[in-house]
Amino acid sequence: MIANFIKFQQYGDERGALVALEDMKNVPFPIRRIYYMFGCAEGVLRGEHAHKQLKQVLIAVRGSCRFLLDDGHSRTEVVLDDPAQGLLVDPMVWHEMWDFSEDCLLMALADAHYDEADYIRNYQEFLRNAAQ
Ligand code: T46
Repeated sequence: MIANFIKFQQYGDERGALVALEDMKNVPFPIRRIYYMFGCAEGVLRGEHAHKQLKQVLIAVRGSCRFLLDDGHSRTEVVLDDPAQGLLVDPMVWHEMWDFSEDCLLMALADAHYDEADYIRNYQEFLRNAAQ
């Protein structure tokens, strides 16, 4: 599957850089939740699920990690390492994150509040749903 990246405008001068995230502007949905991951040790695998409804944009604000996208038909692996770039993760995309750099700060913008019922955490169940 194709990875959909959003390139954010970066405002920079001799003082440093700034990126602004605005829902319905450069983030294509209403932002209802922001969460972030950090301190992910070497060898750790995160994610391993798909969402039924949730849309998200993932940004490596600092450091890097690898990201797998799987729509049930094909798989794509990308590296997240650019704080001025977001990866759009649509519903019904199985995703995994690994190979976190020690300094990785991975931020997610989501269009809904946390709801465990929205997760599909079993890959076989995901494939059955994706085939429908
Ligand atoms: C996703 C990937 C990219 C909450 O209580 N509220 C929240 O908003 C979130 C995101 C998580 N949690 C709790 C649930 C678990 O007890 O935090 C714990 C760790 O969550 P999880 O194991 O789902 O973390 P990841 O890194 O596997 O997945 C997370 C998001 O949960 C998920 O939606 O798409 O990052």
